[in-house]
Amino acid sequence: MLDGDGRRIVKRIAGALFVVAALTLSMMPARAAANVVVAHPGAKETNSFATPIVYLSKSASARFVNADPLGHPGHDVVSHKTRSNGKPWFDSALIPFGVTEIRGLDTTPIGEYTFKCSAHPAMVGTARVVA
Ligand SMILES: [Cu+2]
Repeated sequence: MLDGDGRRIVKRIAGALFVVAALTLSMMPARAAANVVVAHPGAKETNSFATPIVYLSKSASARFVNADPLGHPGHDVVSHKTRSNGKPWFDSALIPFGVTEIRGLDTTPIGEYTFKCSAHPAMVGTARVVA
């Protein structure tokens, strides 16, 4: 495990990443802020994503940014609605920190979907899947 200094450093890096992500998103027009779901530091405590409502395009790659290093065991993005095989329409890997792909959007029908973090099911958001 990390000692106190290590933890402070990780928290500071996470904070800086979050600020960069938030600034980047805030400077983009709303429609262009698509395709990124962000979990902010403290997401587990507040049961929220930094992007509570997000547009995800079927035709571009989408990413999940976990900027919350203390949300053990990590966070992910999983649609509540499932395919006929029981698997979510779209999801990401569960990651302790960093960036990963959101998979399955290319075969997800256009529409509105709620999503959660599988490790913290009260962490929810809404995705509008668009062309
Ligand atoms: Cu989580």
